[in-house]
Amino acid sequence: MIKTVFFVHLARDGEEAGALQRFFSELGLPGPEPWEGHAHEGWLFRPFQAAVVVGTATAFAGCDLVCEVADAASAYDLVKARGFKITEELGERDFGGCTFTAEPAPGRRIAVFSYYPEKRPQPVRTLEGATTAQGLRFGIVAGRFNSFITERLLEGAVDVLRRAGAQNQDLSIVRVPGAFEIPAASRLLAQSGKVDAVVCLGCIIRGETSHYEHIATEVTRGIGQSAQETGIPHAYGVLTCENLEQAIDRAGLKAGNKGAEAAAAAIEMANLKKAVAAR
Ligand code: INI
Repeated sequence: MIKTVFFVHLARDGEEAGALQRFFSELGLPGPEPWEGHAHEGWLFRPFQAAVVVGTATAFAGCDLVCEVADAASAYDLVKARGFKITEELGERDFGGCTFTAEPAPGRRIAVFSYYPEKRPQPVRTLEGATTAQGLRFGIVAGRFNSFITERLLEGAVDVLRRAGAQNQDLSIVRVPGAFEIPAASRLLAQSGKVDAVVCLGCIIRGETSHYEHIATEVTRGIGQSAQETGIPHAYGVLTCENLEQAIDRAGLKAGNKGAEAAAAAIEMANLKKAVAAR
């Protein structure tokens, strides 16, 4: 996977590199960080935003680089006042903005443009819940059945919540007989108005009969239903395993700790709920 794209503006000599460095600095490109490497030297600029454009765009033909600025007219005045060569005068273009081109160094043509505010393409906004638990209250429901496992899930969940900034007084731990009781207790907590999210922890291990299936199906359905009907996020940290070994692996050994994972999901969803409400 590509991590960073570097556009290397190879200068023919130090004078040209200096002219390009001054040009970008004048236009307010963040940097420059002096950069020295194996037989290389120069400056590194890190734009707040960068995009890779592939295609044909006649407006920018012959340009090495295209820079968007807040206001191309002011940038034009500034570049001209600093004595840089203008190769194409400022003018309106059909993409919904105006542009000019300059040649800070011979043959190094750079286009500078700005959109008219109403024409600027809006990036798609994405929303994610934050990972801090500070100021949030959590209910944790843990089944006592298979407590050898569920107590480990509980430890993992509490550890994640505490590390993320939750205070002890903001954690309500509720123990119930077994997984079957988790949905009812979760719903009580969710309806209390005193928690921002509920973490559900249990361990169901397959036995000789179909008991396992009935419990697992009902618990999963009940937790989902409680989340949807109360509007309070519920995280699902209920193990459904074929045997004890699988459960041990998921309670802090080979396959992580599902209680910790559920707590992290609860934090994110509680924050997401607040973020959506605040929008
Ligand atoms: N409860 C569990 O949490 N895990 C199990 O594996 C399990 N099994 O296998 O029976 C289990 N049963 C108890 C059940 O959840 C209820 O507590 C009980 O039926 C009382 O309502």
